Amino acid sequence: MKKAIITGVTGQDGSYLAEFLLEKGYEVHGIKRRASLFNTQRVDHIYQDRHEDNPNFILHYGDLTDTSNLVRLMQQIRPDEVYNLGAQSHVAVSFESPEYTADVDALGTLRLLEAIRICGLEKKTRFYQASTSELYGLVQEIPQKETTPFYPRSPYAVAKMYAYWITVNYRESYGMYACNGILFNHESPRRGETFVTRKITRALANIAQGLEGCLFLGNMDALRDWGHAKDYVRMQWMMLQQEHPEDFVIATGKQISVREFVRLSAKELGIELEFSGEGVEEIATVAAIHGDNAPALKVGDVIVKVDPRYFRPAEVETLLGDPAKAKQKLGWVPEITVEEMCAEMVASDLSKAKQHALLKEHGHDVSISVER
Ligand code: NDP
Ligand code: GDR
Repeated sequence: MKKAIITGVTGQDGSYLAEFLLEKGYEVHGIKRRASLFNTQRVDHIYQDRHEDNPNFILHYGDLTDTSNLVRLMQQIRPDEVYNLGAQSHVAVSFESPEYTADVDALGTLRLLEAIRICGLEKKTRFYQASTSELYGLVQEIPQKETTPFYPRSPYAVAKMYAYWITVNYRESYGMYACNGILFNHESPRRGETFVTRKITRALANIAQGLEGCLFLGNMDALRDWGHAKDYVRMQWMMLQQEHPEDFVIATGKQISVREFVRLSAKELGIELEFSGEGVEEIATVAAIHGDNAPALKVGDVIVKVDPRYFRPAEVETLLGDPAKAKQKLGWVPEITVEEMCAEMVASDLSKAKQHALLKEHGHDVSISVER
């Protein structure tokens, strides 16, 4: 039975990857952070009780800032594969916590690679680094591929650039099987609530059900190449099954704007939107309502506005990936379109919103957390 360690197992990708590896028959060791509240919601459904015989999904406390913890876990588990998905992964937050972001995202990767080496596992353990399209930042070529030069535009991207190169360096210096997946944005119903797609699907569902008043966004002109996390974790595993380690771009090859994602999400709820105004004055007004998913709304309601608080000190305006190498060498193609993904996310958030609305209707206190 193969053993894998996943850092960031409680995150979006970690949870899908854990499911995927368990289905492949792996023993999966996830590293979770200590938090003051439970933080395992995304993996609770696959958790196997430690008191049962031979559980295949085991959680360990740990942190990418804690070298001795990582070395001890590496020594104890001696994994065949390590997937380094743990990170302070929010680009906007990285401008507010640049040092912490560098510690976790850059040095955390180094600590993990060193832990493999210290334990003498460099010829046994294969290493996957969660690299990112944010490395391209101010894009130097369209579409972006493995050979496109990097130009990071945030403390997050700069930290991930260190992680990218230290992974390449350990491959070249010590002959380690270590590779980077340069993944473009990927989303799902499990996406964190403060990333833009999930913020949109969740807020619009809540607004439609009368639980929130207005969705405030930053730069709606930003263009992204959005895929589905399920398709992308499959590729993370495929990258570690090759004869030789290589870096791959993972993307759909199509891009849409944040505004278009708002329009798509609203349409899924039966709401037609009209956008007007420019820059910080831009708003979206309800132009028509179809079906019965938006009982709280009427034509003419303004439900999206711009809040400059969500603008970034330096923005990545456009990203579009070229996944040709992944297709040619690994036979990987994304199976889920952005429209299908958006529909799945809206359905999931609408179902939650309806439950909350029902509770509220029956006099229960319902508090909806939003980005503060
Ligand atoms: P999430 O933000 O959903 O998950 C991040 C995970 O990292 C969480 O489990 C989080 O724990 C954990 N984590 C944060 N800080 C630490 C730390 N100090 N020590 C250990 N673990 C930590 O990210 P995604 O699942 O979306 O992304 C996975 C990885 O892929 C990240 O590295 C991200 O930067 C990268 N990436 C993501 C893309 C995307 O579009 N999703 C695209 C390209 C790259 P907790 O749950 O406690 O917060
Ligand atoms: P990104 O994702 O920065 O690409 O990083 P995010 O969803 O945060 O932003 C995408 C684009 O939308 C614009 N935007 C807003 N973003 C957020 N979060 N909130 C808003 O209100 C808002 N309004 C507009 C942003 O400015 C940006 O242009 C994600 C993360 O998962 C990274 O970890 C990963 O490396 C990259 O994707 C690829």
